[in-house]
Amino acid sequence: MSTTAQAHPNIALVKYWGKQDGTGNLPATPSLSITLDTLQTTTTVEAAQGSDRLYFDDKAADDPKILAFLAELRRLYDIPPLTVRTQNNFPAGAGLASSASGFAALTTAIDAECELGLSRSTLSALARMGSGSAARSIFGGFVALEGPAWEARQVLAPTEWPLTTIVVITSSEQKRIPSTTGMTLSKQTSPYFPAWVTSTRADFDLGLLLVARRDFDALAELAEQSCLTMHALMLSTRPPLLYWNTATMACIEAIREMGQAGLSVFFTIDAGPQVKAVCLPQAAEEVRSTLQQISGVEQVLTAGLGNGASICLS
Ligand code: 2P0
Repeated sequence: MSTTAQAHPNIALVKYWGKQDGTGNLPATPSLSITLDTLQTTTTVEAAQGSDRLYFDDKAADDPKILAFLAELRRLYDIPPLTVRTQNNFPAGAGLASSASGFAALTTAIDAECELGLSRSTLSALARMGSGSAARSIFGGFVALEGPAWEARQVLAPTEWPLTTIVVITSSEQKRIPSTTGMTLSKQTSPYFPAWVTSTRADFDLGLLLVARRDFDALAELAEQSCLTMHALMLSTRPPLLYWNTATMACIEAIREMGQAGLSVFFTIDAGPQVKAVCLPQAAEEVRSTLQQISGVEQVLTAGLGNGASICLS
């Protein structure tokens, strides 16, 4: 007996960066995201003899974050030792939210394999203990994550406002500073951290309103602002967190030029050098062809809005 689940990464339009003190991996800021469709993580779990075994792309792996997550789940539920096999169809650990889709798929697979019968809200809260952004990948479409429960919820289904995301990969190397470490450093050392928390709460409320109104232009301004404010926080961290490369900057400039020329597109960037251009579907082809010609761009992927994590029926 084994169970396979799949989940998609999500991209935050209003960003999460920083945690509350204490246990449970509670974010310091609310966040608002879109779940992507074509990028995906597929995870299979089955009961093992003795101890947990992890395989990434069929290679044995030792991932302390996953092992700690399994230990945390076992404090709450009766879960046997597991063999976990995970595959991504996109580069992992490079700022493309592989931990979001990874923990969402893993939590969903364990729920089914161990017959826990958990609600989506509970799955989201559990996935959050693995990775904050994973709480959002349990759901599809537009997704909000806020306190006090810190369980994500769907704001709009994928079909209610279909947007296209062009994912521009400018380096597939693993990032040097993982998000969790970076968030801790930002909170400990950036003089801007308190202002970031305050401004993000306001951005989140405005984001919910703009999504409900399907106001693309205002959402574009807000999402770019949230992204740049987060990167300003990262830059003001000691040691500084500079995730961009030359191609990242060139893509930002190209997207701003397309926006000024009247195309409905905006950029967002996470803890890595990749650029995500979010656009109305009718602008997608022009955005894609412009970005793939930029020097330093390695690969360009296109995604629509995707569904939440689900079990794969064999
Ligand atoms: C986000 N990021 O809102 C932000 C924007 C990256 C930049 O959430 O420590 O892997 O596991 O909770 O979720 C990436 O951080 O961090 C992230 P942990 P996570 O999407």
